[in-house]
Amino acid sequence: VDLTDQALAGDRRALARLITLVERGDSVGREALERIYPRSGRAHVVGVTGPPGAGKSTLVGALVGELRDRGQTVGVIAVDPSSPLSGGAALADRIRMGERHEDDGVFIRSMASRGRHGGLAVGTAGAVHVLDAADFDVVIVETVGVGQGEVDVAAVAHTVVVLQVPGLGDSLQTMKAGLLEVADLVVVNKADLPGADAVARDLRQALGHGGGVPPILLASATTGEGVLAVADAMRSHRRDLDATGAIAERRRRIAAAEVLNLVEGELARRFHRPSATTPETATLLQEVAERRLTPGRAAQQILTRLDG
Ligand SMILES: Nc1nc2c(ncn2[C@@H]2O[C@H](COP(=O)(O)OP(=O)(O)O)[C@@H](O)[C@H]2O)c(=O)[nH]1
Ligand SMILES: [Mg+2]
Repeated sequence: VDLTDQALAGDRRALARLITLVERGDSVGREALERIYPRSGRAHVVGVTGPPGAGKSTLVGALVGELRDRGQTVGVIAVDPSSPLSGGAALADRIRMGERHEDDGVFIRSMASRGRHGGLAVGTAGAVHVLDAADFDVVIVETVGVGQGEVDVAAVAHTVVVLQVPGLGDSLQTMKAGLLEVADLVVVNKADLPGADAVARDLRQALGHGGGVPPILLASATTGEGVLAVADAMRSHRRDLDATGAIAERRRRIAAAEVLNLVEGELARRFHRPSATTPETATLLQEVAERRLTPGRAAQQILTRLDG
């Protein structure tokens, strides 16, 4: 029995090692994904994003408790831009508060953000596939909603939950256009603090009413108030996607983002490492450097070659 079999059968240490391999993105990880990917696609993948300190980890911990009470198994990937260790430890602490640390139905993994724009770590999508194939019912990805990160979470999740909190000044300011566009559900967390109602009101006004407008919920991750409703709304969003067939479009969006991300990564690697650059590309780049070719034409030629 090899590592992939062990991991997918639920061996937690094997699972952790497999995610490490997949996250590294080397040939061993890619080979493992050849077997993992066809077995994934069943989990409900939920992205939880929002500003640092909004209570994402606390809410994820509370959601884990709620989902476990409902008999669902949960995998969590916390993408921490600063330190993978402290981030993971903080999340584990939160979940330990719920006394879930010896629960086989929960698996928590944190990873450092290495995205070029502070977005999702390159290995995040792969890790999601691993937890999905390992049969976790729900896979939650926690990311900080700064830079491109907020858009990136839509690249892995069926359901995007955006957190807002009172006391951050103009909430709409922090709720940048890109973030509003990808939100399937907005949670105003820290509703136990003053100002939460006003934030929710402002958001309702800004978002308007009608189809396509995400529900706005108030919650307090620390007291647990409203967490049940968040879990319900997540589930109902996914059910709507399934019922209307919109899930197919989500799957395509996720596929496109993941493939593009890999193509971009590989192209960047080739451009920045002379040894990985093809002679044709090297010649083109030299011509651009010598002003014999415009950058635009060179790009077009490279893209044409890729398409052929
Ligand atoms: N008052 C209050 N504090 C909260 C709530 N949720 C989280 N916090 C606190 O906010 C701080 C940041 O929480 P954390 O989950 O680490 O935020 P993250 O950076 O978004 O993951 C911690 O001190 C939490 O205890 C809440 O609903 N109410
Ligand atoms: Mg956190």
